Amino acid sequence: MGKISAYQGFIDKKFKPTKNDLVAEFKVSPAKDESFKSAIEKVAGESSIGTWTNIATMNPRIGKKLKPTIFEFDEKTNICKISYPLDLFEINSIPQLMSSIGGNVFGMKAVDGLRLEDIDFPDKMIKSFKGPLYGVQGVRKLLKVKKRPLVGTIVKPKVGLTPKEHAKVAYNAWLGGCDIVKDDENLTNQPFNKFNSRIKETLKLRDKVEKETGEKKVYMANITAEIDEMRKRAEWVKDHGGEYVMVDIHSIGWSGLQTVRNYNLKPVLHAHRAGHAAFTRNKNHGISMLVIAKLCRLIGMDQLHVGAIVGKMEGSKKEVQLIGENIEHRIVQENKKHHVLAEDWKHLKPMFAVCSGGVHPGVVPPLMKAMGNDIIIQMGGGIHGHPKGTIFGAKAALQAAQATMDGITIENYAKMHPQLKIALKNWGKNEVH
Ligand code: CAP
Ligand code: MG
Repeated sequence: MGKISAYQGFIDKKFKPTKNDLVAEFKVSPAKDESFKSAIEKVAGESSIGTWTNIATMNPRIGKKLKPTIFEFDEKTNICKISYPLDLFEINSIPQLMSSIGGNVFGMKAVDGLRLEDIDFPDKMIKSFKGPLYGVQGVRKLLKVKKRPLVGTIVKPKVGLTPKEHAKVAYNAWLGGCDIVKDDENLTNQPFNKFNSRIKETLKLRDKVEKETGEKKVYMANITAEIDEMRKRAEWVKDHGGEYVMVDIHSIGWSGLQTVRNYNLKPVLHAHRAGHAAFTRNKNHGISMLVIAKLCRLIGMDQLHVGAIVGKMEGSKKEVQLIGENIEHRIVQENKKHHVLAEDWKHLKPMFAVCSGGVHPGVVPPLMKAMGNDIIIQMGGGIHGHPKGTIFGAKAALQAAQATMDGITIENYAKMHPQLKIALKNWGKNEVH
């Protein structure tokens, strides 16, 4: 066991991680005049037990028990893999985990860029989390939709409607066939649309439209707020017959997510990722959306926005597909080219991938081709922007999904479905930017 001195002694290419180690893959771009080896040692040290200088208080026991090991690194690709002993972490605390391997390291002068690409969680850590309570099958059972993608809308405009206006837009979207209606990420409890009143009005019309259509409909109320207030809002939703709550995951943070998952109210949890691109889109610095998605599955969100490929938000087809696999499969194979580590999710249920952002009926076929049917397709402008309004927009959205399920081109399907025909005339089959 090498002596632990300032940020040194972490490299051992012969080391093999055990099943009790946590492995993190980083992309490390060293600062000018900093060697790659020195940069990765500093990342390993600063994310675990080290600091910039030798300290009199370090002792051999700490080094023996808690020292991480850089066991793979390649200066050509800037990639390194660090194996961390599980005792470095508080086993079921994502806040502590991210303060370690997702903490100080991003600000070190030794790196020009640092990206946390993926984490392979040890079995013991995975077993300490509940994971999704409902997951894909639970949500499908609740909505009584066995195979096709679920189709939802976001009430638009994002904000500004009164509770009654909001509820009416939701009613029309459900009447047109949407399974799901959600609040937008920045709608919570503003003066023009108070939370309690919005939930009461919208769930009242949800009950009405269920009776009229005979179909199950759900409303995802955005409870994003201070922790204690979120509980009160979740209780209000439950008291009025709601099954879902929605949270903006980066606004409430990892503690908030773990708190919400522990509600004994057992709401279905919809995870909105507003703000993620501040640190996921730069491929040389930050934290990958894959890591965010895996942490959400571990904590136990039931569904998560992962990107829509053909919509208005960035996110390559391969990246979104790999995230979809990682949150829906049990066993994930390593994919070195795309920085995906192998994972065995054990007992954790699959989390529903939500594809949203600039989506309209014309882009549904390529979206479903890329992502399969176990997705939730959400359209805001793509429904409420239909020339004939929300009901027609919802019908066109469902028609595009059904046509694709039936293997019929949407052009042909549109010949017998006027709502889809008008949508295609309006937006065509092109992506929005
Ligand atoms: C979509 C949306 C969603 C984005 C989030 C919006 O509306 O409601 O928040 O999809 O992006 O506010 O833009 P439109 P992502 O359908 O009108 O675009 O799903 O990538 O996290
Ligand atoms: Mg939105």
